[in-house]
Amino acid sequence: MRRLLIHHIGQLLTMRGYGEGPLRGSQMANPERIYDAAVLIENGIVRNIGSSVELLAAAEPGVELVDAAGALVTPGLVDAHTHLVHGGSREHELAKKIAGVTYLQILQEGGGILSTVEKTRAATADELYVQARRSLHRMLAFGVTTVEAKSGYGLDWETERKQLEVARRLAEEEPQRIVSTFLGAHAVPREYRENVDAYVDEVIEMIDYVVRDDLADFCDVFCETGVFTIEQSRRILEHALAQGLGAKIHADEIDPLGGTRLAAELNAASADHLIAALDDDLARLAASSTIPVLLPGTSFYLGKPSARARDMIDKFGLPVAIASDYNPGSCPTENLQLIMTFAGHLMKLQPLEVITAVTRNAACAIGLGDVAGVIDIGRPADLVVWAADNPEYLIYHYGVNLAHEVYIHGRVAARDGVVLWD
Ligand code: IZC
Ligand code: ZN
Repeated sequence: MRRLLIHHIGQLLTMRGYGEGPLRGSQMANPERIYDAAVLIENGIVRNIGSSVELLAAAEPGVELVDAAGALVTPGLVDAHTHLVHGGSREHELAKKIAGVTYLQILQEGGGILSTVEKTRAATADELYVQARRSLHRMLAFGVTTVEAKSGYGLDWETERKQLEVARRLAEEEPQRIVSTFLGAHAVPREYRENVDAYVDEVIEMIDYVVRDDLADFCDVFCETGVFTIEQSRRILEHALAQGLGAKIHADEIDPLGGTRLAAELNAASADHLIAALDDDLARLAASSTIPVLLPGTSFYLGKPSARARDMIDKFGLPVAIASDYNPGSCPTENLQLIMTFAGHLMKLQPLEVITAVTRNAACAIGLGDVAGVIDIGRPADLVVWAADNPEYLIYHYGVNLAHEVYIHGRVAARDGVVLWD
């Protein structure tokens, strides 16, 4: 048995308490915080949490001691919205974008997502694996121990399956926990431009294959002007739910089509983006079990306003989660710490709210509320020892990597930016 005692933790944010599920409204700024704490880990599982002095005094011979030297410790970060597996990149569109051509215009011209679709179709599974693995390791170095990964760059079964199989292989071979989402309804393929409903039929058929081959836990739709309508999104998600998948939706990002309302009505696992969501729809969301997943890095990269996170928390008591949206078009970064800084400065979340949003609430948004995002007895020891001694510092000192040691299942998976998992 391997026993490890991380002691002399300056501040330990366990994120425990308040019953089950995510932290809502004012709970988000008040997660459990223990000063001068220690965590005892046995065979990768948290066995005890308490005061550093007491746990050190009770330590049995043979326990490996790790001195956290007064550092802040949080649960491993959870990135609840990424487009991890894809071919190529899109820097060739940057000049256009900077000159003012919008995201949807680029997509309408056959670029954007459709450009990544071409590269993903052309790539071998091994090529996709190598590229995604590199991204996953970057995420790990930044403290991310659990990742949601969407397909959506195939728009045909052969390539969607290839992406989902790559995600499954990553889940088996890489240290992080990976949750897969089928996003066949990410864009309308060129072949179906004149007959979008026929493509929707195809997506519905693909859902059956996804379930048959157990390739994903969730189904997602990009519900947006020029992409999929509310009615088409509803058809797809209702079928997915009936087949046992969880529902997610890219909702009200650019235009307020009502995706937020649809998510609430379906009790989707999450509604993501919500920049243009209307008050009425946020109220409906608050009455549902759907978690708003906000993506401030995308707002930054598209030059858009941020989602109204303050209203969501203060007026509607919602359990806000924050994610990177890592993708080759609207948020090409694996650095969730940078996104946390955006959540603070652009969305006006307080540091403890931000940490809640990328740990417990993010885990709940991907159906892992009982495994990830919380440090508690009996759970896997996924945690980060920060090169910081308080939560404020994580939001304040930005654009650098402050993750000192990243533990997954009680093992150091990355230290000071270097991945140690082999
Ligand atoms: O590749 O552009 N928003 N989908 C919806 C994306 C961004 C990913 C992309
Ligand atoms: Zn997305």
